[in-house]
Amino acid sequence: MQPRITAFAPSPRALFSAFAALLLSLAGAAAYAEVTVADAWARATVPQQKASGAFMTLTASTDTRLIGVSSPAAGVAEIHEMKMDGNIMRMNPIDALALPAGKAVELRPGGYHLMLMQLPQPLEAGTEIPVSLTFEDAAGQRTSLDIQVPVKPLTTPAHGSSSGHGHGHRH
Ligand SMILES: [Cu+2]
Repeated sequence: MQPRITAFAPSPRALFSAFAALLLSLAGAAAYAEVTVADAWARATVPQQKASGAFMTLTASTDTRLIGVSSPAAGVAEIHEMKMDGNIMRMNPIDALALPAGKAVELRPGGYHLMLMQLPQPLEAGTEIPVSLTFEDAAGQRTSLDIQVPVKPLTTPAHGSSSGHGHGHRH
């Protein structure tokens, strides 16, 4: 080995891909997109509040889309985007959120978020809620990922501006 010749050293990304490929072959599984979730949290609610948001950073190893979300803590869960409508910021459900390979996509207050609606009971700060995410890669292969999302207090900064359709976000 000639460690001083660095020009041909594989990039960390190539190494990671090789490692992932090795793991997959060891597992004997079909190749599937791997999605990393970081900094997940959901906003706590007060008793009469029936909706809240969940936020996180998603990074997919290959071009992938987030196509679904569900949680036993919510009767209905949707993927939402925030969009300017004239000069009012509104949120809308979207069918899918693109996760380009290697790019960290941030779901945050005022931006893309997971909308948790028809909450059977308040989300209490200090607890965790299970959330299931469904992804589809470029080949149409679907995978789901179950995560535990910590619930954080209402005082965490809210959506940047008014929401359009009264889901009960607090401003
Ligand atoms: Cu929303």
